[in-house]
Amino acid sequence: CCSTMSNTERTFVAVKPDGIQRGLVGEVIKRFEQRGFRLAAMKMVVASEDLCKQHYIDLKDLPFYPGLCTFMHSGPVVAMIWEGLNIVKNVRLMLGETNPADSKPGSIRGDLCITLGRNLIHGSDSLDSANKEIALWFKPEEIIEYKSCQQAFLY
Ligand code: RTP
Repeated sequence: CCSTMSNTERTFVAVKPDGIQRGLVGEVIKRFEQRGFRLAAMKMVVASEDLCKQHYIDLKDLPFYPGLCTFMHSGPVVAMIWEGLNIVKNVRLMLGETNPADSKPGSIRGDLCITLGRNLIHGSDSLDSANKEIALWFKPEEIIEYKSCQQAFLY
C-alpha cells in the first residue's frame, strides 16, 4: 500500500539507442525534471545482449523479441532511475502509448517519434517491473543519495 503513495517511489527509464542517435536525451530529461521528479541515478551504457534479453524476458515468445533485443544492444542507451509520487504511472502517461501512432501530442512518443520499433524510450510498466529493472540495470552504489531542496515545494 504505502510504497505506491510514497514521494520516493522509483521507476526505471531508458532512452533507447534511437533517442541517443537523435540527440533527444536532454529533451526527455527536461520533461521529467520540469514535472518535478527527482533523478536518482543515470548512466550511458551499451547494454550487453544478455542484459537486453533479460530486460525484455516477458516478451521472449513474441516474434519481434530477437530484433528488439538486437536493437537495444546496437548502441548506447541512457539508463535512469526517477523518483516521485506515483512515478511509475506518471512516467508511463508522459511516455504515451507503446505505438507512437496512438500517442497523444504532449506525450514524449506523441511529440518526438513515429514508429513502434523506434519509440525512443522505455519506462517500467508496474512497481514490480520497476524494482526488477532497477536491480537489473543498476548496482546499489550507482544510486546516489542526495537531498533535493525542491521537494518541500512540490509535496
Ligand atoms: P517498453 O517496454 O519499451 O517501454 O515498451 P512498452 O512497455 O510500451 O511495450 P512492450 O509491449 O513491452 O514492448 C516493448 C517494445 O517492443 C517493441 N515492439 N515492437 N509489433 C512490434 O513490432 C512491436 N511491438 C512492440 C517496442 O519498441 C516496445 O517499446
